[in-house]
Amino acid sequence: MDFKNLHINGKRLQSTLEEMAKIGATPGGGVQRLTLTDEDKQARDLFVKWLKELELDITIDEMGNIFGKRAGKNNDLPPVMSGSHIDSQPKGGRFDGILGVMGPLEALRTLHENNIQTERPIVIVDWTNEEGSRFAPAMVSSGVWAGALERDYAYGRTDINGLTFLDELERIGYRGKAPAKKWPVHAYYEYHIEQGPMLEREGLIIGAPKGILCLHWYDIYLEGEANQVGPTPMEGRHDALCATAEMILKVNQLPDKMGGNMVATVGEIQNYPNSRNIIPDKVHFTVDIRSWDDDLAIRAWEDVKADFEAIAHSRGCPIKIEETWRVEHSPFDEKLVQRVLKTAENLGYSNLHMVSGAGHDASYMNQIAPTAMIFVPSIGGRSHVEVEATTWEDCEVGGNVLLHCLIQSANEN
Ligand code: HGY
Ligand code: MN
Ligand code: MN
Repeated sequence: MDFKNLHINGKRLQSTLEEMAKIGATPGGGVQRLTLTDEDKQARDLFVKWLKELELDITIDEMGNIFGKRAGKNNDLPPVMSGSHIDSQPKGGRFDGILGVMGPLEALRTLHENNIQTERPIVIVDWTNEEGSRFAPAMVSSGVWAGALERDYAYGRTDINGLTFLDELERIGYRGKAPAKKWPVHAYYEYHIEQGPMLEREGLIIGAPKGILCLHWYDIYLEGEANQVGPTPMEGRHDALCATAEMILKVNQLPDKMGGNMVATVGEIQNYPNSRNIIPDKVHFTVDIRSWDDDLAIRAWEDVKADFEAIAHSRGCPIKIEETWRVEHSPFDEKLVQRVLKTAENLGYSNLHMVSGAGHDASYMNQIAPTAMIFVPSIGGRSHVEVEATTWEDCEVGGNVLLHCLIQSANEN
């Protein structure tokens, strides 16, 4: 069958995204669907309802990952898989993650209504807790499924209120029975917004990243000495927040200092007791270091850790450091990446071979199957913000590229 003129229903994709954006909608036009919250549950329930309408074989595993399997002519063959995440950042955007779940849903709907049966089965997936904002680290459930992280480690992670991942997974009723254990996958595609400025800057539509940077996450805890701000002389203070301020600037200066292609960010901080007339005595903050060069990222960490220890010592603020999480850089299967570029070309879409600075579940899927991603432009290069946006036309274009990549991979032996 010639699939050349087959395309997805862009309006229907748009309406599923608009439907999902109502769940956890924020006043600024974004969404807040933190993992394992009621909003996450509501969106999951809607997703499962849509999977049932397509008569897919639905599996929910012990990490709450949701799989929908569309039978192929030969169900003994390893499936082609595509998915992303329904959870969002606090005050996040309406496209990050969810486009990569609604995209394959739209592709399966298109196959269904055209009675197209592929050789191999096709599996769509929603990965639990890709963002890692409420429960660090990120991509934890694809990590467990791929065998890179332990289930019970993930279960024990706690949010800022001390609730565990397991508590919340059970509370929303998505702790499935199926083991979160990988099975053979023929190819994995993840459809996602770029979350950066490259495609828009180059005036191109489809991005095919060669892979994803390494992500290294650290948690830093500082102890100071609380006191009344008025009578306590500046001399001899142990101000945990001042120590932190020095450390944050060291992180910000790190990429220049290391002279390599990397980024380093402090994104989260808690300061206690956080009262304007008490000298802070406890601070927790996070460090995120990313690079295509894992060794450079590790050298950078060793360097800034030494600075942290020197600052902590000079200010008399004992420091505790947790090397929370590392996922190495993920070079994708170049053949599959070229398929994305070629498919875009054949469909008449401009395209760009690039790299992903954002982490994705594809980082872990890349450890067990040939993996590639399909990017579409983020307006203004913005993401993880309420103003995150991508045009509906570009969403449709990316969905068409995904549809044709899925068909090609699902029909190859
Ligand atoms: O951190 C990331 O890049 C992803 O949003 N989890
Ligand atoms: Mn994402
Ligand atoms: Mn994200």
